[in-house]
Amino acid sequence: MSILETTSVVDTDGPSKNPAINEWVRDVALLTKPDRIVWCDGSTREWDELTKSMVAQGTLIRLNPEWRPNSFLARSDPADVARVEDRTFICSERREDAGPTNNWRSPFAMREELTTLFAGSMRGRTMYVVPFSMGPLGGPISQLGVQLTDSPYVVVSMQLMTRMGSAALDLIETDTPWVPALHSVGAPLVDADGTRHDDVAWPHNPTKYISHFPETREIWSFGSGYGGNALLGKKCFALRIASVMARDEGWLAEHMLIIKITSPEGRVHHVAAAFPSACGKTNLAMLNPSIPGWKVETIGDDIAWMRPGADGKLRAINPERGFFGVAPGTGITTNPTAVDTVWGNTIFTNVALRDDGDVWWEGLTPKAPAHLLDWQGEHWTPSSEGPAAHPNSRFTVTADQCPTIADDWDSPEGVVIDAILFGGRRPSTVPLVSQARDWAHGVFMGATMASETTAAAEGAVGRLRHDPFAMLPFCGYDVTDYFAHWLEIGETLGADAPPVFSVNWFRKDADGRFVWPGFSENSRVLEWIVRRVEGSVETVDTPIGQLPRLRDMNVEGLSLGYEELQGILSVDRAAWLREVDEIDAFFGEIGGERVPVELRRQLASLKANLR
Ligand code: GTP
Ligand code: SPV
Ligand code: MN
Repeated sequence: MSILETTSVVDTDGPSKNPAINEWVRDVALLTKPDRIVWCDGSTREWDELTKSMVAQGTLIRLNPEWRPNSFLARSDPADVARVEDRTFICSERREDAGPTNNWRSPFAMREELTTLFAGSMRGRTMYVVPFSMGPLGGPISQLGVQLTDSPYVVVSMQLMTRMGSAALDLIETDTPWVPALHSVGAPLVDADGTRHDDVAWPHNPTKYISHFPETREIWSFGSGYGGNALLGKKCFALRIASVMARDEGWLAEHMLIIKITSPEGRVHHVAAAFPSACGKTNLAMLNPSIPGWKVETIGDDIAWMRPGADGKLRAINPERGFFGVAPGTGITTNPTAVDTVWGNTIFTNVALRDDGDVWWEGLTPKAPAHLLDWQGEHWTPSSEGPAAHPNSRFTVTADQCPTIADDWDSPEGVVIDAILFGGRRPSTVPLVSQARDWAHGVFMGATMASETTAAAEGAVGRLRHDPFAMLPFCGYDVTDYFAHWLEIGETLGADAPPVFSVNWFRKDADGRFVWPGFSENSRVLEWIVRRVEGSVETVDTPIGQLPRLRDMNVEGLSLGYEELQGILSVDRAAWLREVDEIDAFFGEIGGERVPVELRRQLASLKANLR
């Protein structure tokens, strides 16, 4: 960590080899007026100093080192607990480039507005310069960025979630592309007239802006300290800005997990899968197969950057260094791998605190402790009204602590993707698994995904909405152009394009219970998918795609009746005709004629086949 006082920084050269970075840091400091500037090096010492000072300040609670060494609990402000989609903007020069699914503002108007908000916004605080790499340092698919932030919580989180520090800064030469990512919680400690305030545990501002400038590849985030709003390498860079880079350069930036599957015969396959927020990516990424002989290893749990390689095959990297995983529902029976991963060196946000100084959340253990402090620090017992942990409470931890991490998880060239999965929370209609007839049909499956909303974003939970490719909140440009881009990637890949599947773990029965047991039992679906990739099982052709023959599904030892299985592996024509109407309306909403003709043709033939 190298520290500069603001007054001196104006005439001091920064440590970057890239003069544009030094200049930008200086300009932002002149605008935001922090007391000090700290260039972060990513060292253990830096982590220790920052966590220690946040404990002293009240932002972090040190957990009992006996149970959870070097780990901390953060309690956010109740008004800052998730991504804010209605405050997220794509500021392309032309409104139509942002498309109908994004909030749009003119970049000129937005910069002006943000400049006013950022003026003096860091008064009394430290501005941290956080250089980072998305993807392995120096890797051919990796990208560099620099985040400026006045939140030390963000700094330590970025240390876990990205390759952060001096090594990343050293890679940015004068001509190296890098993404500037400016962040302030918008809570200065000193007023313009010099009045100083005490700090609070979780500073934020009721006015929030998560703004992206795709043409100049910049991010400006104001007012929130939470997750995807504030850890700007993640959704803002690795998805919204990167999707624009990917469109321009012929690759894909996706909301996908990546796993490595080894069959009992020892054959290795890699699978990428897109599910909307809080719909099962981390869980599938860490899957512990219930069927003998199968092994699943983790490569990534949230984001995949994929591009056709020199061999013509689709290759993927996980651009992240860690996991920002949903805590509730993560337990010893559902995801023991995640439970093992967070043994220490972990930041927990908005979970409950046990009396013994460890953490707890709904689903960690079958039985809740008799007494806890809930996510807001209030006394909680099992008879209390609300949950002890916030539904979007999370753990932040590096990937290398995951016991199932694959040895090639950080391979700079990435892994060859053998199958792509799309899934969502669908209580009805969508079967457990089906295969697309070809790439174009697979793109149609991705484009027409819908899922129930979750606590990962502010707003109502459980509302079914279209979420194409699980990218609705993350695509940095017009979603119909994004569909066209996916179709073009298929042209490039040709016969090497991986097969595409639709999956749904969330079918419910008449009593509202999940029909499919999910979690480790999802390995049975992976087995069928691998058998399809290997070409060793046949399918049943239906209007919506190719479904498994029931006899090919491994249900040995599963307490699921034949009829229940048949129910989630068949096509309900009436429901699908309603689905067709929904898709029709959705295509109309996102621009009708702008939807690629191939996808409109797919919809027409689906409709015809159902009748
Ligand atoms: P983001 O980090 O928000 O992108 O979410 P994610 O897609 O990684 O979701 P995650 O795996 O964290 O799962 C979210 C919730 O879904 C958790 O509460 C899980 O327990 C639950 N879940 C995951 N897999 C399954 C499953 O197979 N069946 C059921 N019923 N629930 C599941
Ligand atoms: C999601 O909402 O999809 C997440 C959490 O993975 S956040 O980083 O907040 O976007
Ligand atoms: Mn996500």
